[in-house]
Amino acid sequence: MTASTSSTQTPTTAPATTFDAVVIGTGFAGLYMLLRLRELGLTARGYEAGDGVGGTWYWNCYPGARCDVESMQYSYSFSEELQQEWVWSERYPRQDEIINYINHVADRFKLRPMIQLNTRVTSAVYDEAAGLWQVGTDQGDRVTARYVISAAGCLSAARVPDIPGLDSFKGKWYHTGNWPKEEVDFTGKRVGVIGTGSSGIQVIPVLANQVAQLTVFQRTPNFSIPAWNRPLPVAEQDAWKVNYEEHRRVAKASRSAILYEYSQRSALAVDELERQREYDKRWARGGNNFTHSFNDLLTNKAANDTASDYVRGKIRSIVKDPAKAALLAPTDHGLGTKRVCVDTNYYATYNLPHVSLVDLRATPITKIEPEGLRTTDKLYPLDAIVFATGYDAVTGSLDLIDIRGRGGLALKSKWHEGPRTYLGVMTQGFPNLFMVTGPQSPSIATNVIMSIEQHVDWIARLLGHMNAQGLATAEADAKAETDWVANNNELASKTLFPSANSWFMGANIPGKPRVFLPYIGGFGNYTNICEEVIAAGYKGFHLSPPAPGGKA
Ligand code: N01
Repeated sequence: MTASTSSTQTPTTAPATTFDAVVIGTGFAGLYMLLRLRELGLTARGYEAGDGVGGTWYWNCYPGARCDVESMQYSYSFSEELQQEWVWSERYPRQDEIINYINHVADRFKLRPMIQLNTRVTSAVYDEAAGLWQVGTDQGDRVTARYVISAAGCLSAARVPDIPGLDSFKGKWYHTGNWPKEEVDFTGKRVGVIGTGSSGIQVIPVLANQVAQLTVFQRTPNFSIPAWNRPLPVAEQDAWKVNYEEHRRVAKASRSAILYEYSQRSALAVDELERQREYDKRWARGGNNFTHSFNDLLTNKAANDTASDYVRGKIRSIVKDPAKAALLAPTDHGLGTKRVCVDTNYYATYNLPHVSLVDLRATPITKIEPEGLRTTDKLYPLDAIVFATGYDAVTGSLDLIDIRGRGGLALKSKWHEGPRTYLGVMTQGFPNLFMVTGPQSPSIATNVIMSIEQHVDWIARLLGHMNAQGLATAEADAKAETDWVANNNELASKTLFPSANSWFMGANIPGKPRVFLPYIGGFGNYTNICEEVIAAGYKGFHLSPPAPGGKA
């Protein structure tokens, strides 16, 4: 442990340059990591690009932003007191409520003195001779740390597509993942939204209530299930809280770390009537539970077709104009093979007279002009453009940092054919660099807060073990990593996920290798594997004492 700073000193009064650990980002992952590091007695600094904590939720303050995991589950489980005392207001939490919650956590656990806001980590270079990382920031900080822990997030590198002429646009443009903090008034405006993923599907119905004319530019339609969001009575929350620990235990043993009603039946093992009954029931309940109507929807195309057909039928029944309904019904991928969206009034929005839908498959965007957006057939005059065009997911936030490991190898170079990790938590050649919810871990295929906690706890246990044993360096073994990557790819190949052009596959970024990014073997299974690795003495990791003369 270094002694250069105490964890309770503020950055302004103590400009320390040496820490045991640097944490990149202070969203859900970074905050909990800082807490666990402090409990271990380690000095740590969390660098945060925003001027507040919250990570992805800090930046995604677009109108309609809301989580698609229910409030009682989308929260930390590490503190029974915390989960007992917090009161939510709705079935699904709004972005501002999540931000209030995360600020409460930062205050309650006195984490702010460990955090430096408005500071983006730009480089992390491993000094092999010293066995230490040299970390640089855009504010000119140059600090040294034994451990670097990325909590930079899976969906934090917002991507504006490279459309010629954006600079010439006379109106305003926004990205949902980098929304301004001040309120944007769209009243009376002609607004275009590009993108119909989860963000687009949330922002479109809310903007439709404000604008004079809304034009949605759709390249690929998505499946969306109604949220049926509603106020969450305190009595209902209290009833849940009586068994909070047990709810969490059951959720964490499941595939997605969320309490869904996981079916044990094949969609093909029941007759048409029974399938319809099941889908009707799940549609009426709303949310992602729908994807678990049968146990083979994500592994068997014929089974998946039954669910996809059901939702396509719903779209036709909601959207009055048959031509629009046909455009909104996905045909190039099965339900759930891209992240299913959860909406409030999405499809019905297209019945409003001032909302139009442009099919970019038929008429692609050619450029943006001062007056608006031009497709191959015409110019759409616009006052504002909203990009709901997604993220360079999972690896994008790491790619933004110049990370160099042994021999000066850049992480980007090592991963040029796709990310390679062991357990999604470390990558060989980069000693003491940890990733919370890194590639090839369950992360975004789960309730990400549960995945974050599991990773943070696992890393903290390893650091505690190293401290206790006088060890200086942890590094993933090359063979263990190769096996893990192969295992990850094999698991994905047994599902329908690789059949969709999704960000799960890196397919939304031109030139990005097509590799399935999350571990899809289930959260419960993954947790068991991580426990077995510990029980076997951190199998697949090399743990080394300090080298003579300090070299690790
Ligand atoms: O991003 P996306 P997102 N021209 O990548 C289109 C989480 N999330 O921000 O499919 C035209 O899913 C693109 O079209 P295509 C959630 O995990 C959660 O919406 O590439 N269109 C697509 O329609 C989610 O999955 C919540 O053909 C272009 C859209 O933009 C993840 O974040 C809320 C284009 C991007 O969809 C990402 O969702 C929000 C171009 N050049 C987000 N480039 C909740 O919890 C891209 N597109 C509810």
